Amino acid sequence: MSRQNTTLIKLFWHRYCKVVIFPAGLLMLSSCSLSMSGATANKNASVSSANRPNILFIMSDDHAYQAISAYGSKLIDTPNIDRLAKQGMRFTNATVTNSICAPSRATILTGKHTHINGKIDNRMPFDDSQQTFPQIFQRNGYQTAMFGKLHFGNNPKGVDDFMILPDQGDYINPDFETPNGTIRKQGYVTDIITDETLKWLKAGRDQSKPFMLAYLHKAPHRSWWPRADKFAEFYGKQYPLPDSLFDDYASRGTAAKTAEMTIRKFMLPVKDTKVSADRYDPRYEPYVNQKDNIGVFERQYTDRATAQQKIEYEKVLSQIAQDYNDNWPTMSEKEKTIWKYQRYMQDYLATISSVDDNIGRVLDYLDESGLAENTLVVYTSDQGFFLGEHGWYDKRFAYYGINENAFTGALAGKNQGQSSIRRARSKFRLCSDIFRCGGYNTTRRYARTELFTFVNWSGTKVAT
Ligand SMILES: [Ca+2]
Repeated sequence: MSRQNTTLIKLFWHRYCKVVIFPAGLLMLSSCSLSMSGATANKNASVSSANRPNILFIMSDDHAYQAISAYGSKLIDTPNIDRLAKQGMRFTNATVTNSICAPSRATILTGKHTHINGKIDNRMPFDDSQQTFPQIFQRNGYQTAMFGKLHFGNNPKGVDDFMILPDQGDYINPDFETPNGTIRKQGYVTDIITDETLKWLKAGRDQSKPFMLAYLHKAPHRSWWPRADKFAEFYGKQYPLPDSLFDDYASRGTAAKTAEMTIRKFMLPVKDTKVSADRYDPRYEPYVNQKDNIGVFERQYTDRATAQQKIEYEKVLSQIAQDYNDNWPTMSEKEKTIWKYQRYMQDYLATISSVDDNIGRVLDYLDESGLAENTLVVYTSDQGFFLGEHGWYDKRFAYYGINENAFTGALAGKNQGQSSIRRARSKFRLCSDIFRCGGYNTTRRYARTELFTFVNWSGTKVAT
């Protein structure tokens, strides 16, 4: 290894593995009767059990545990995600090892830390010569599919079918990459991803085989475009202010003082709070990045929504713009922070409401079809998010109590009853956990796991 490479790895370790260690998210599991086969993942051994569980892996993007009622949220009810917590296991001390989207996803998919899998940021490509867990399931007789947001810049490997958003994707009338090329779907992204997931579950798979299905939501990633009816429903709601919303960082380090994560300054008026581009007066906030501020709004909304969709969105957009233009110039600094915080919460939570509704559709189908009897359902987020704590949005800091990655597992069918696990968890072990559900043991190549030692699987504790 060259000296330069050694230095780079040290730098990556410092920047990403020490500084950015404990962001938030969540995970839930649902049931299966598992027979451990003892097959070894990297020896391509097959699982002989005739009763291998189906696996439904649900992941959202930037869903903070503070916005899940199973975790005691004061902001929103998420009854369908809570169903998983009630049926199974809720992890309350789980963390990710890299608190940003694509690197966290690479870690979950490969079971390897960032400095090993090489995906250090959202820009550089993922080395897809590495093995990801869907490939192992596919090779061992599972039907595999992926729908939603991958965010790698690569098409997924190891899946029999897929429809994924390119890069970050769009909320309204999104484009998707498919095995047959790029297509555009009319509608709202969370509904579309769910429609495709249900279509595949009902008629798109080989029903003689168990399945491993990745159902991956874009929401609630910035810049938080709700479905039009949710936009109207949540606009005007007022949310409790976090105690540390007006943190002055006086006792904090340079990173906290200089972070470009403050709601007051870096939450952009058009892109984020949705003062329409054609109504926004840039003199009000001259220091923001106007190209990003207006350009993203136009790309995500103005250039994508149909005329009919704009009629629905306009009912709210017109009120936001009028409120901003009438009141912003005379607001105090604290009032401006509160105004942006409320706009942020209204849209962020509205997108989560759609995620919860749609997860309910899928869970209902698992129940109605009987699949729930032998399907492990996992719910997680790629990391957590600041919801105004310390005056921040975003996800790049390791503040205890905010950015731990709560994840919940419910065992559908043979319910274990609600339980909570407080033992510290690291999200990079999730890959190994899922292997174990499929009946595979893992080797040192993958991080070992304790997750399923907690699960009383068919009456037998699974050894690590
Ligand atoms: Ca993310």
